[in-house]
Amino acid sequence: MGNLIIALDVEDPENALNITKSAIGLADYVKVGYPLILNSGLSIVSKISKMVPVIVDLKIADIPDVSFNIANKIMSYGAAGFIAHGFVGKDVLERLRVIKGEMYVVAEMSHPGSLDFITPVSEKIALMAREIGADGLVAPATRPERIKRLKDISKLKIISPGVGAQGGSPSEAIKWGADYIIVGRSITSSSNPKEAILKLLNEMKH
Ligand code: OMP
Repeated sequence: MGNLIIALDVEDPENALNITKSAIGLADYVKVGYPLILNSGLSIVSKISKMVPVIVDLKIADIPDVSFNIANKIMSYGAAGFIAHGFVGKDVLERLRVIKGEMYVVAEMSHPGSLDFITPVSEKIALMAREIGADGLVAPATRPERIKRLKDISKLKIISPGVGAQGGSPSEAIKWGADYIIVGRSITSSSNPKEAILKLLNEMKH
């Protein structure tokens, strides 16, 4: 489809469902995280999944058993996949890999603070994610050259946030190897989300 994942970081379930409706046939996934789940519970994942596949982003980062239980719960609501942090280590990722569904590992983050702790070890995280058989990595569109590096060493699919509100360019992210871009506020804050989606899809090509 369009290589687009919409980050549905809104609190109101009606708003979330309306944005999802306008994404049908245009976005490959909708990413649902804390803002919506804390307001509506995990049942919102089932509702949205009936329209567009959902990746649940609770950035799981706990000991193996607790991480496993969190991911298992997420998947029982019909999600297509989940996101886990990589910095917690191999035992956590191995335990999570047992769960059926797409597993994405955060290798490097898009915000400036990523440089403090995560970016210096992101290549090690990427290699570990490959070793345990993750489906893909999260890598930053704000540093598009890092997308290429992390993809080259891991050979994994890259999903990439940081486009628009955080300053990254959709076309650059794709040029540097992103398989999907993750976009939140440029779509969710628009008065016409469908138009914003179409504009983004167009920008990705140039
Ligand atoms: P916008 O900046 O509004 O487009 O939203 C970006 C989305 O991507 C949010 O849902 C963030 O939680 C998520 N994200 C990042 O922004 N940076 C990262 O490094 C990782 C993620 C993520 O894992 O999705």
